[in-house]
Amino acid sequence: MSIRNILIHPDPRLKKVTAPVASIDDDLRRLADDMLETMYDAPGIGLAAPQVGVMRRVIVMDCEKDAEATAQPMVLINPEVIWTSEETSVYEEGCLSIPEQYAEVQRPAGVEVSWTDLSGKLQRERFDGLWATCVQHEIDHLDGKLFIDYLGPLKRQMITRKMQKLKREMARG
Ligand code: K1U
Ligand code: ZN
Repeated sequence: MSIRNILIHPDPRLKKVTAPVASIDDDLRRLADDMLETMYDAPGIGLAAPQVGVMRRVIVMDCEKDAEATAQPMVLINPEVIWTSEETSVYEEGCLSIPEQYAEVQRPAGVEVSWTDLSGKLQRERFDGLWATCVQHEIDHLDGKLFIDYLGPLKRQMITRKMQKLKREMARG
């Protein structure tokens, strides 16, 4: 397992729609392991493959907040939202590709998602609370959408400029 580099916005790869996974092989299993290790190391509660430069429909999540509780890592391949609640909730979201920037985003409070697991089995589950927010945020990444795309143009532009400055500073070392 290894920690992969997380792309920082703006990056054209974070704006692209990713391709479905066609087969579950050793490369995919390694990608899933690396994504989980990268997410826990960051630390974060989710990560999508394009954030590590892999343009495939894979996400990982673990929204168990209690540090004492057992970890609940999830790997979702080709996830699809198949139902959304009418009720919405607002959560102050962050993103590992937009470090230290947070904003309130309104989304459906509950969603039902189908996906293929690492053993190739089709799964279907309802998510609520932080899990629902996180799975929608991660599936958005697979469609080239960032949480700042839900904000007004001024706020989005302000965050983008901060990230451009951060990237210049990081490049200087
Ligand atoms: O996709 C990502 O960039 C990961 C992102 C997921 C997410 C956060 C908040 C709402 C929706 C989706 C993060 O994990 S940002 C870091 C974070 O939220 C966190 C970090 C440590 C402890 C708890 C949360
Ligand atoms: Zn994100």
